[in-house]
This record gives sequence, structure tokens and C-alpha cells, in this order.
Amino acid sequence: MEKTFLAIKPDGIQRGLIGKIISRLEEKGFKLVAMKFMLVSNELAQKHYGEHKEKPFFKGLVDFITSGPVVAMIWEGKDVINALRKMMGKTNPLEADTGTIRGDFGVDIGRNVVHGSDSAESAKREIKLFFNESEIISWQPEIQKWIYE
Ligand code: DAT
Ligand code: MG
Repeated sequence: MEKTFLAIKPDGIQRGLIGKIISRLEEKGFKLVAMKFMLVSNELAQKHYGEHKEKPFFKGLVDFITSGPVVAMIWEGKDVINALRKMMGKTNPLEADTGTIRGDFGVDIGRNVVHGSDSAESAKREIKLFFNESEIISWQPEIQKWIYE
């Protein structure tokens, strides 16, 4: 089973979307294994978005992600990295399909509600940036046998 990192950004928190977003992932059948409500420090934001350091939107992105609380989570399941990227939708919410989180809840690219790891490598890196090993819970949902064959 794969793990991925998903964060509800400050716009999602301010707009009261925490419950709706988490519900979609629970209803899909993925398993929550870590979660915290937290402020992202400038240092953590710079590391997290390191790949975009040279981009013109980098400063705005760091200012935004540090502007208020986020919900940081780890989700586990079959092909979960790719599946959550699909459930999030394209980066620009106006291009994201209806039925996706960004497609249903967002308008502007700089207010696109969620972050999700885009590969196995970034999932590993981002999980390590946001969580200690002891914060990741190994548990067996009773419903699992009705989700996986
Ligand atoms: P994603 O969040 O879909 O993985 P990304 O990694 O390319 O997208 O970019 C990270 C975040 O940076 C994205 O969620 C919103 C912001 N961003 C990306 N491209 C942008 C642009 N052209 N203008 C403003 N913000 C942008
Ligand atoms: Mg990305």
C-alpha cells in the first residue's frame, strides 16, 4: 500500500471545507494514518516548495501557505498518490474537472484549496518534512474487506 501527503491550504480552512474534503477521501475508501492542524513556518514552506524556488510565484506561494492554519495529512491506499491527484484536479481550478476538489471548490490558481504529492518520491519527501515516524498510525479499518478484494 502506498502513502501520500495531502494538505488543506489556508483558503480551504478559512472557507470551512475541512470536513467536505476529508469526507471525499474517506468515502472513496482511503485510510487516514496521520493528521495535524498546524501553522507552516517560513522555513518549512521554503523546503516544501523548494522545487519552485526560481518561479515568479514562489514568494506569493510561501506567503500564502504560511498565512494561516493548514491541515496536514497522510493517506494510505492502493495507488493513492495518483488517485488523490485525480481527486484534487488540475492545478488551475478553472481547468480542473467538475467533481474534483479544485474543480468544485476553487477559482484562482493561487487559491486552489489543497496540496497533494505528485510522485512516490515527493510523497516520501513531504511526509518526512511534516511528520515524525511516531505520528503515523498503523491501524486496520474494519471496513477494509469491503473496499479491497
Ligand atoms: P500542484 O499544486 O498541482 O502540484 P505545482 O506543484 O505546479 O502544482 O505548483 C505548486 C503551487 O504553486 C500550486 O498549487 C499553485 C501555485 N502555482 C503554480 N503555478 C502557478 C502560477 N502559474 N501562478 C501562480 N501560482 C502558481
Ligand atoms: Mg506540486
